[in-house]
Amino acid sequence: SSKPSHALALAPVPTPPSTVDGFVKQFLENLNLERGVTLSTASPNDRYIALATTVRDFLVARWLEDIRRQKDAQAKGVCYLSAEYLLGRQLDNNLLATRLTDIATEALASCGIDIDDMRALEVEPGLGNGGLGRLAACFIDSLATMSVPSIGYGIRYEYGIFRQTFVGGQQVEQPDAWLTLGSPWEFAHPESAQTISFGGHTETYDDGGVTRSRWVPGWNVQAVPYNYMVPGYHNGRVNTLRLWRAVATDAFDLRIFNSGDYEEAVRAQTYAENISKVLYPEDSTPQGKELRLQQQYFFVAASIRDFLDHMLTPGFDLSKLPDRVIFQLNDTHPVIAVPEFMRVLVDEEHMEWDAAWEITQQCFAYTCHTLLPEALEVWSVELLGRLLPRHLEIIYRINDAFLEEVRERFGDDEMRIRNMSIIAEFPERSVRMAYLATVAGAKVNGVAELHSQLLREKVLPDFDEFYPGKFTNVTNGVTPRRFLRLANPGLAGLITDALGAGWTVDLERLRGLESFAEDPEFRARFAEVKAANKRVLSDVLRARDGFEVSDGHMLDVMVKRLHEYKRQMLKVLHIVTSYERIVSGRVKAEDVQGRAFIFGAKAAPGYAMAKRIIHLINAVGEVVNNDPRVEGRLQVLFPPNYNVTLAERVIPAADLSEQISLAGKEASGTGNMKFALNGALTIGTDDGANVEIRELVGDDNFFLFGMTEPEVEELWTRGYKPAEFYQQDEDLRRAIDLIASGAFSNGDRTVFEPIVSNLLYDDRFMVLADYASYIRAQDRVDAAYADQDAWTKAAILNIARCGFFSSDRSIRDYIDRIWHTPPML
Ligand code: NBG
Repeated sequence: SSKPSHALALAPVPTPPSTVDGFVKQFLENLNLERGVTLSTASPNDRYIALATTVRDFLVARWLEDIRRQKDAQAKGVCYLSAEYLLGRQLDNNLLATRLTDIATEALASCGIDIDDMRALEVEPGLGNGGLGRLAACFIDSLATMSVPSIGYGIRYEYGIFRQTFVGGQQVEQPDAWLTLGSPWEFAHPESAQTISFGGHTETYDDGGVTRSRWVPGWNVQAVPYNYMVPGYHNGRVNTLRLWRAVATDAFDLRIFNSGDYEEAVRAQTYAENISKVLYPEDSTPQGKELRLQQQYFFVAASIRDFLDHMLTPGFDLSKLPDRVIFQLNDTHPVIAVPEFMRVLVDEEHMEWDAAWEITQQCFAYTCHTLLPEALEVWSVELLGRLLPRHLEIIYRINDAFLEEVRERFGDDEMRIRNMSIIAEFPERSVRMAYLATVAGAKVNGVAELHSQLLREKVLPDFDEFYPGKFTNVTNGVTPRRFLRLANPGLAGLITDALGAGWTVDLERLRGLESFAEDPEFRARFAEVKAANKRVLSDVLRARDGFEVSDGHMLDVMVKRLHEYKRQMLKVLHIVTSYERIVSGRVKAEDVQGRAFIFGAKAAPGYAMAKRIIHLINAVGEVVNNDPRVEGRLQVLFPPNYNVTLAERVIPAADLSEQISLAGKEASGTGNMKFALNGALTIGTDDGANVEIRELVGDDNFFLFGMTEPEVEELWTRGYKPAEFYQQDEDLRRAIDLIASGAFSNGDRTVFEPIVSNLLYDDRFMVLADYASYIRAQDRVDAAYADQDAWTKAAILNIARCGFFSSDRSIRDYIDRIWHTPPML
């Protein structure tokens, strides 16, 4: 052909330098070419960026190769739509993927640089709140590692989850300016920006005798893609995460600017750019803010357009879309993609409504991540109609057709129809996004067995009856690369010595550790690893927060978002009880098992009760840690700003994992899996994935307590009166009285009064009802910990039996049950 050959050529896949000298050369070159500095003039940030660039460059060629391969194959792929990706630091993960860790370490050392200092410089992209965002990050890791044709789509927030500080024990939020020093891991493509519209009105027009509706938008923004590489583990594959940034459209600005109103033009620019400015810091409790709906529509509209424009061959027959793509909706946040997809097919591609709807119902699937009614997103019709008038029309039409089907099946059962309508009428007319997703989705899944069962039986029973076979389960998982191999190199080495290297991509192989649990020498080595991890954590907490973790203490850890249903308050009552038993002289300090209670938790800035509980934890710590009568047996440590980076240090060091939500409230939990895989024992309720963890590890290796979900239901219907539990339990009464007395607030009884009265007279999450059972379980924990060797054996069995919780297994389940997208080998 006449095309110059270099126009088609991809750079050859460069082999990473196999020598330290090779790496040094590239690193120094990048200091010159990327940063315009020399080694002697380079700032720490220059060095970090040059290092990251050196590593990055070895991924790029593979990445380009993969993009081409995926396009050429025209195979069915997954578009994972998620408003959150809680990625954690990138450098270590990418060193691991390129097998460059050792060479880079030595190369930097020869330049007088400690690679740990470089690691410490990376600001983690905190583009998620908690479990939901971290799950998305684990999933894209597994998708790449398993060579599944896929792409992740999301939002490039300029500010991620806020940085938490404590002032006088109370949470103060600071902006997370993670991009100030630049991110070497992203590729911006402003030239490929898309125009995304909002507002305006709809109009009807005559299309060859057919009356059609169309959208006349009021304003636009540009969606600029930022690409991130997602390397598979040692398989040479690199997937794409595409995050969208909002910028003002030139045309829009120009029009105002020409009218002479400069300030107005700048204001418009700011307005547009606000869309991707900040991650909403609510975990599980959406606030229904207009900007949030803008964010949601912004990123899904850009993603759908991107897929249709760039992943399909020209002239692709759109009726074949279900053979090419499945859009996975990560919770309700991206559900506005459903009417957008319909709008594109019907209004832009001029497809018939019924044909378009049939395609849509095969191209979407929905994952629900909650059981809390207040977490199911709804958007008022007023807001949705103002921001997306055409989409509201489309939702109404979907609902009309759906309710017609319901009538055909069940007759004019008005009650049922009201219950199933996508449009709610009270307290205001609004769109139930979970219902829309359920009607549109080929499949709907919960995230743990119990959760999926309750979803079908309690949250969406009418839909389960109406759509047999639509509901399914995919139990969550975590990536063993980040949370074992990288976070716990000591344990990873021990496992590899015992079982060989394959476990990192085939976690069920951990089963092989069962026999090693019987081997005293292996147990001793495991205990050494745990002790070393505790020293590492100790050093981190000293450097970061000035804490001194006492030697020989059990590390009792509760790290997760602060939410009443997760019941950090129950943990506080246990600590106060242990303290009160000592100071009242009922228990001798010297007889108490030393424990360091470690908390990590951010509260949504507007969630007053959660913030009060943070204040109480810090206040209790202040008193307990400084009371000489305790003789240092109890320590309460609450490092601020818990994030993925800190999790990677805390989890490998933990002895005890606190998973104590009220049964029926925690959809799955994923922290619970990370702890068990790192050899912590769990104290937990029969909730979420705890159920499956306990089934696998066995009752002897798990501390179960509390009511079951049916028992919770029964107590509610009987009428729950928390004060009765207070009256009947002396330990509980003493603990609550101590808090109420002002013992943790310098005698001020008002500070924690709202917590006390909430517990006594409301207690939605039944802390008091489970208290006695929890305390008994904690006493069993103390007894078990006294036999260190038996504890170690149980810890090893936890690891051996939790291979099921790899996110690779979750992805395999998604493929088998929902996506039907074979890996591309
Ligand atoms: C959270 C659940 C967790 C679950 C993660 C990931 C939301 C809405 N849900 O239990 O609370 O582990 O999702 O599935 O954030």
